[in-house]
Amino acid sequence: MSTLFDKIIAREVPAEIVYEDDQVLAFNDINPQAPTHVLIIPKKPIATLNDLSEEDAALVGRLPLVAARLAKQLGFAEEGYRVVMNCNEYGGQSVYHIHMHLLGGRRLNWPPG
Ligand code: IU
Repeated sequence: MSTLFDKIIAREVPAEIVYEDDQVLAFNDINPQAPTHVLIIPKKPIATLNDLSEEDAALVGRLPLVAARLAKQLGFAEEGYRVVMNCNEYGGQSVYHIHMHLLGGRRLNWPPG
């Protein structure tokens, strides 16, 4: 089933894209929860973490690599930041195409709600 993120990948819906390669796209979240809030997604449409298979391991491993690269570029790698992947209803997932949130630019609270 097509999601909003498929439409962003296809450039059918606009987004502020901050990183792209052949397998991964990253763009600013429309409702930022920190001074920097980027969503990092595989272009392959995988609905939830529960749907990952072994063959996706290298692809999904690229997501934190992109997060760290962006954190360095944006200047908050040393002070720190957070990456989050929500899964299904109780995890707070609202878009069913896996994505890593990159949150940075302020001190983040723990535990999350
Ligand atoms: P979640 O982990 O599935 O809840 O994250 C989905 C994110 O997608 C959430 O932070 C939304 O603000 C974000 N988002 C967006 O960036 N652009 C949109 O048009 C919509 C949601 I709808």
